[in-house]
Amino acid sequence: PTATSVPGPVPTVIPTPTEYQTVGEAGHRTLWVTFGLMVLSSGIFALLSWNVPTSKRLFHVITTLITIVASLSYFAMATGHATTYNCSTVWDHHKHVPDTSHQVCRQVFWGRYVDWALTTPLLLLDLCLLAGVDGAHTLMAIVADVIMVLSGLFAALGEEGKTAQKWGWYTIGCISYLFVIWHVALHGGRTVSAKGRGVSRLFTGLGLFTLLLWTAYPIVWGVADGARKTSVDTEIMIYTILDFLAKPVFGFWLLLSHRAMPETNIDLSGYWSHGLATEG
Ligand code: RET
Repeated sequence: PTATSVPGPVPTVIPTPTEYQTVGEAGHRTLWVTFGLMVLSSGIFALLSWNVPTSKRLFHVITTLITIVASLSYFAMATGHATTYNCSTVWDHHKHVPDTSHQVCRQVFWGRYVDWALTTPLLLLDLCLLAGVDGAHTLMAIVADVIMVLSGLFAALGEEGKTAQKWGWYTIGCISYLFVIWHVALHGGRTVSAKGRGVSRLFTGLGLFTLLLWTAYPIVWGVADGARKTSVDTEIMIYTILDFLAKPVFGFWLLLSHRAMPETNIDLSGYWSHGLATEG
């Protein structure tokens, strides 16, 4: 008897190809340059408080802290820290052969969200102190703001195929952002008029500047991190421009105006008891 081997199907393991969307040379350099700019701004802000008595340095302290935190965050990102990959499977549909899939792994710099979670509350604190918003309303705006940033972090790490994990968190973040705007614009607009025309105009200017810039973040997020329509380098460059305007430029505008306008001095009397008399 002769043994015949029947050729069967050859088992094959097709390795899933992986496409990495990662930081390149230009993005890497941009992170280092932004780190330098944030350090430089922190130094200048600290110097601006030189002749200011300690009791009147609150705006200086808050504003300097904002760029110091940004410096740390950019240092981490430039050295390749505070980052991870969000991978997902993408199906490629074919007409005559079975569909195949490949992996796409996009670099997510979660360090940004740590930065934003610390600095955006401080930026709001600057605006609220300028307008004379009381402690309770400031706290509510800050809590909504932290929820907004954390939602963005969860969305960024959400799985591609799971719409709720990604765009659900994004939606929660956007709703929180509306709360922030509502609190700061409504209460700030109400209280700032007591501080006179100069402060009102400054608050309106800084507030609108902030509103425009901040609104760009969720748009950029949606296109770059959400839909992955830009390269990681392009994303880094856009965020750098926004961060530079939202932190150093905002800071210079605030501190130089504060220096020129004594009416901007902070008065914390009644900060936590505002409204008690009328609310009973
Ligand atoms: C996310 C995604 C979720 C929805 C919203 C967002 C808003 C982010 C903002 C960030 C502001 C950052 C600033 C940094 C300073 O340098 C988290 C992108 C609404 C408003 C001002």
